[in-house]
Amino acid sequence: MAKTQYTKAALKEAIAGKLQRHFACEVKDAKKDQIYEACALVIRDALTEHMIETQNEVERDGDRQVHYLCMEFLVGRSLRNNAYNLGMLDALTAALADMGFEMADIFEQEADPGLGNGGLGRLAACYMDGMATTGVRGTGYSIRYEHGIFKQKIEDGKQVELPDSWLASGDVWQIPAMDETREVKIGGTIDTHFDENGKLVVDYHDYTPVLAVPYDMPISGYDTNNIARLRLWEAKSPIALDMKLFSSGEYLKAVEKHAMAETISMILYPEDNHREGQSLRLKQQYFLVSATLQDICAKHKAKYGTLENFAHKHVLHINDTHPTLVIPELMRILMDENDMSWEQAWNITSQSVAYTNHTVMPEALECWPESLVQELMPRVMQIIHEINERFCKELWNYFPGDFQKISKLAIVADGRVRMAHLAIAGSFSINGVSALHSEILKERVFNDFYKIYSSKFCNVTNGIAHRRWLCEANPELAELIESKIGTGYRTHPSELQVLANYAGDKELLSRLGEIKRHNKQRLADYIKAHNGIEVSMDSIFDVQVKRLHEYKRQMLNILHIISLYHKLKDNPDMAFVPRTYIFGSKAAPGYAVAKKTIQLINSISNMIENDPAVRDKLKVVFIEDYKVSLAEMIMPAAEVSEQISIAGKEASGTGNMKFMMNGALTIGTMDGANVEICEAVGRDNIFIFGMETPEAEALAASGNYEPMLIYQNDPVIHRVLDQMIRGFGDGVDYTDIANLLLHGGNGGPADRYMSLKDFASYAEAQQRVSEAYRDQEKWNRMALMNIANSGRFAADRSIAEYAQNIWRVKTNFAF
Ligand code: Z2T
Repeated sequence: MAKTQYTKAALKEAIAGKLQRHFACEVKDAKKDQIYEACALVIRDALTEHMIETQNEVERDGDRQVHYLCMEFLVGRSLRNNAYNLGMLDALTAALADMGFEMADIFEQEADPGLGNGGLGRLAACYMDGMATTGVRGTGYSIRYEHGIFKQKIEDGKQVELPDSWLASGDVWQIPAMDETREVKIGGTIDTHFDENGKLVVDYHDYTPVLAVPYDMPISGYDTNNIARLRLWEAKSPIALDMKLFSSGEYLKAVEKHAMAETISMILYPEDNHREGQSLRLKQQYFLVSATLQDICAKHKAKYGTLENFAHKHVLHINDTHPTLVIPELMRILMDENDMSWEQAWNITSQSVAYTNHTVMPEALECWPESLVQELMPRVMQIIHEINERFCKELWNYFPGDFQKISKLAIVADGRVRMAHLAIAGSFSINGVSALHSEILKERVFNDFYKIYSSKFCNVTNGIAHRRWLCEANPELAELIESKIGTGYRTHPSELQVLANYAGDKELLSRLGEIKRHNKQRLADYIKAHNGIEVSMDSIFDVQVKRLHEYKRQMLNILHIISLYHKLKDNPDMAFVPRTYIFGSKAAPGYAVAKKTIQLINSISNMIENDPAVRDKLKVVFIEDYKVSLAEMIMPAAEVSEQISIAGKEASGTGNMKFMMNGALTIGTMDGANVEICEAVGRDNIFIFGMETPEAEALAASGNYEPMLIYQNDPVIHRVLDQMIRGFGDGVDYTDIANLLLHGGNGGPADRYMSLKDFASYAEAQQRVSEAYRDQEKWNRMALMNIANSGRFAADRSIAEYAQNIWRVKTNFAF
């Protein structure tokens, strides 16, 4: 496909034209936000043109399509990304400069769409980029939440949540497709009977109709006209508030139904790695699933006149169990609306659905009360019961007479629907997101299922959009790389490997250091402006940015920082490589320990900042409202990447890959994708510490872990915890946190994620980090080796693996 070319002059003219038509203003009078919107509209024209072409091709060649269903897509800003992908970033920058605007200022005008919590949602966005670039016919489906993830404010050290309204400036990228509106039915009653031909007739009445209105975001790929479409459903009520009903007593009922319908797409649930038990969440899941399937089926039937060949033409990929209702919903459509038999419908369904699991945390495994599913989607619950019955019969063949095992593996049991079991029963593929995680799924979490369906299980290690996270976020580094190895790595990320040939090139190594310094300066300026803290450019920028969760062990980092504070207080003249510890993290609003941990970080930050004896060597900074656009500034500035979850709990991690690609060195446990990062760079280029998974799991299972003994025997830890109990001079009481570590609580054992156990090993690894940093040339060489070996963590590679091993569709990616 030919690429559309844009010159600076053409862009200037097009931008001026948009300004005139949309704002009735001239360039000389335009405000930044108007310029932003004019640029976005110009680029959107190119994208919509390409989107139509792509849709026409899909229609023409009838190749298998991938439908990626996910409750979250954390897409980030679009203007720079689209300009880069279309090959017009330089021309746009120049055009803007001519008009008197700084490119970065204009990009800052765009809202950062927060339609996701963290890793899962960002992964989905990276995969859209990968599909567009590698030529997969992919459509993402999600919900057009009016309010995405909350905006975080820090007040008195504490997190305060504010609503996020992103639509005002974000909706330039969304194109409504009103004519493809679908109707989803929620609640109500079903009556079933058999007609004279013995065919089941389902009479569904008294339900609440909800309209699903699609908005399409064209997702560009790099150097291609192939567009991946992200279809976001908005919930609208079809119920007109008819005043005539007032007298009939139906008015209140109508208002209620109207409000319920429109609430569905109001808010993203802000929980990462935690199940949400609210009925609204289940309605959202069904709304996404039902609207999406109706959409796919209607188009399929229009083309082929039948759904019999559905599985040949479509893959329904479910991102974690949140969209698992696609399985019974597709069964419903095939049987009730297309007259298929159970067997035929089941063959099609289970040949179409593929499932990715993203966590082993038990509190994240979804199981909905049967009564709720029954109430909100009665026909679907009937079908789930039938799936369960047939599934249990099948299990009986594998475990004859073992009632206990069968009830353990059943889909419906104890009044609950286990979504993961339903997903496994009704899909042709189940994958984890890193080599270690996929092994844990097979050997532990889903071991019984693995014994039965071993061929369904596989691994696809996560990957990131390397153009966004390297080329766009760190243009200076990209330029340096390209001066040595060319631009081939943009589409062949493994070519980054060639950089390893320059390990002895001192000039390149020092350039690497210079670029890091520039990026550090940018972040330092931001910190100065937002936190009022002056950070030293000579200190190591040590970063832990990710959702706040106990298993991710921000606490281990904090405990170590407190111990360093004590060390510096005792030995003011000791040799110490200055360190700036940077945190960024949102806590789920209902997660008290996580919120208290944020407060703790801020208490420590203040204590140190007020202590002249320490503050020039040690700093703690909490960056408010961590989000994609901030990550794009932070990753390039980081020197140390903290990936310190307890082994066996972080399914993959993707921040770890973004840091690596930007030349930060990892201090981490052998968890998730850290294992593969370690393998890629070699032990000499990473700082590994702590228990490995078998040890951590055995210790937890033994019940013999006693952090109190560590507290009693390790004077460093003793003093850290005593300080925690005493507080940090601001009157905030942290005995609750100390108690959690020493005595347990919230129904859990003491120090559930074993921070104290790994403390000594972590402190020793941090010592190695400081030592390594003293030799800047060596450090830069390690950074180079990280960049050189990061190509395998590109999303293009992950997508190519999905395409080859699971979806069975073609890509243009060369491994
Ligand atoms: C999430 O971000 C992740 C897993 C979830 O399991 C839910 C959410 Cl919201 C249901 C994360 C994992 O914690 C992380 O290890 C992984 O890298 C990421 O998904 C993408 O796979």
